[in-house]
Amino acid sequence: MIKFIHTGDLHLGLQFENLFFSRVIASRRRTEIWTTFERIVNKAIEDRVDFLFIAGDLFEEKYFTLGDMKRVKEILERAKNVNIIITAGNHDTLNKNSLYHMIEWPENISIFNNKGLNSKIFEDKNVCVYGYSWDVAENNKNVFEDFQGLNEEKINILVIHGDVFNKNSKYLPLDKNYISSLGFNYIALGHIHKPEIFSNKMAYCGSPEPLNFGEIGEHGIIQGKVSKENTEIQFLPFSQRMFLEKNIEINENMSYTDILNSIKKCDEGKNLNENFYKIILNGTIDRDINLDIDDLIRIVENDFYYIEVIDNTILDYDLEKLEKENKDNIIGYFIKEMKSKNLEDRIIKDAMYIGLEVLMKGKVDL
Ligand SMILES: [Mn+2]
Repeated sequence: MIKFIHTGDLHLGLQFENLFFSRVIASRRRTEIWTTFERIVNKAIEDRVDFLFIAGDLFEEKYFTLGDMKRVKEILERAKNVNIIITAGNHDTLNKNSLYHMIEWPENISIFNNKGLNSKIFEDKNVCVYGYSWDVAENNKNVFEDFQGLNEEKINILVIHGDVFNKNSKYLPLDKNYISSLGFNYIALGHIHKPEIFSNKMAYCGSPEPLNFGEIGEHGIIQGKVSKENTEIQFLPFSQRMFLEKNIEINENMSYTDILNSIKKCDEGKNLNENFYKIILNGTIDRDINLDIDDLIRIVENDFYYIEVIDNTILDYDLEKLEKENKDNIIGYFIKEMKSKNLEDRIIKDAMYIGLEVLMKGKVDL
């Protein structure tokens, strides 16, 4: 029985330039990815695992420097009793100029080459690891073309960066049923940032530190035990912060203070100080509240580590007045029609407000 940790998609060095992050938040996030990388390696040492699998996208080649690469080596070489397996992905490609080539790697670190699927035997562990490193940013190679079958005496493990969800993917499409039929004792996948356990024998570890609001919820690493007969894996939440999305229902009876309070109460106080929040305001809002999102963020931002607000609310119109003013046009007819239905019903009421919003905007444009 051997023990392992499976990680990948760290994206060390990422600049976060497409996000709304301030420079402080962005550079702090970059540091957090480094410290989590160290925490993962430390856990591998403490847990005395036999293998640490890094399934691609360890770093962002666009921003990475030789100094950064030396820092990676320095961190990894502390785990001298752990076999560290690296397969490059689409963000840390193993091309001829790769920083991976500029380092003299210690013996415990194996970086798989880009010549199709290659393997390495670890006799003392009775393990054969298969892997493949990318050398270009887009890739739809069939890496199994010359696959000779497994090493039957050994525990067989595949470490690869690719896409099992889309057979037309530009990011190494992998046929999930095909690769699981090959008989590997474990398949350590990278590329998809949301952790996903398909079975005890195949999983995406996900990004250990989530990188944006496309990666909401818990993120971490996979730890496992594998023998020829049996594989057990477990997802372990490991990130320092989470990206969270909170939908808040607003209604026309809420005051400005009520709205502020509902935002501040969207989660427990200690969580607000730790995570990245995207607050989405839905429902109908009192027409007299002139909601200015920047203003609102300034008022609540001290309660949050990071907050973005999306305003999807619609105005609560004065129906009597609007109907009277528009009695000869489509707005008036629409209100009359909707009033003949049951406006106590929330769905009908929402439908009316949404319809009105569209009609009123049309009127302004005319
Ligand atoms: Mn990635």
